[in-house]
Amino acid sequence: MNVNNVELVISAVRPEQYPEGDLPEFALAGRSNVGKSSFINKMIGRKAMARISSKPGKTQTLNFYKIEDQLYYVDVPGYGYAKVSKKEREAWGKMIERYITGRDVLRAVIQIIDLRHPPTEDDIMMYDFLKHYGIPCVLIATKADKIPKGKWQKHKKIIREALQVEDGDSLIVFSSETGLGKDEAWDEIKKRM
Ligand SMILES: Nc1nc2c(ncn2[C@@H]2O[C@H](COP(=O)(O)OP(=O)(O)OP(=O)(O)O)[C@@H](O)[C@H]2O)c(=O)[nH]1
Ligand SMILES: [Mg+2]
Repeated sequence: MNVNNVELVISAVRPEQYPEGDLPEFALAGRSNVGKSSFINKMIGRKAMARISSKPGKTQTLNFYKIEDQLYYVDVPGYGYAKVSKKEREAWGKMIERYITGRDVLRAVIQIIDLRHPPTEDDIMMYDFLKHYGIPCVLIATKADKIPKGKWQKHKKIIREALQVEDGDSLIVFSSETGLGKDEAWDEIKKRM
């Protein structure tokens, strides 16, 4: 998709704050610092629309980015970041769970995994959680630029097996550095709009 118009409509915490209307939504999920915000930026061709940071825990609210009046990307705080307090983590968990399980217009969750490493327990829990609620999932294995191309297939297989990826869910090798996988990811999203 050729993206010219992007607007951060709201940073929400509670359901009353979610945008009105019936545009399809695609929410990010993934470990803190894995590259969720970078994924959004690469997909929309902006350097820093979604805020990124080398420090984990940058995204703290549900950030609704409206794309071309056609869809929303919803940036979500990452999981598994040890340095936030237990209380804060629980509050985020509730906020995310409420959104994912209660949002009619949510078409799929885009779960971001680090291609370099086997999925963490939290990654597996998140995927199981999505499957439990019957939520379609687009899996993105990112940071592919950090390992040689010859290793991609092997790492992909490790991820597929660890998560026990369902047949309908795709797993796309991606890089926010190089743009690898961008077209394929857009195709998956358009299919579900
Ligand atoms: N080499 C490389 N670096 C990446 C890639 N994607 C993200 N990064 C880097 O990883 C770090 C974290 O990226 P973010 O996009 O902020 O990660 P996030 O998942 O949104 O993090 P939180 O909001 O803290 O949960 C930044 O330093 C990015 O530049 C990628 O595909 N390749
Ligand atoms: Mg982020």
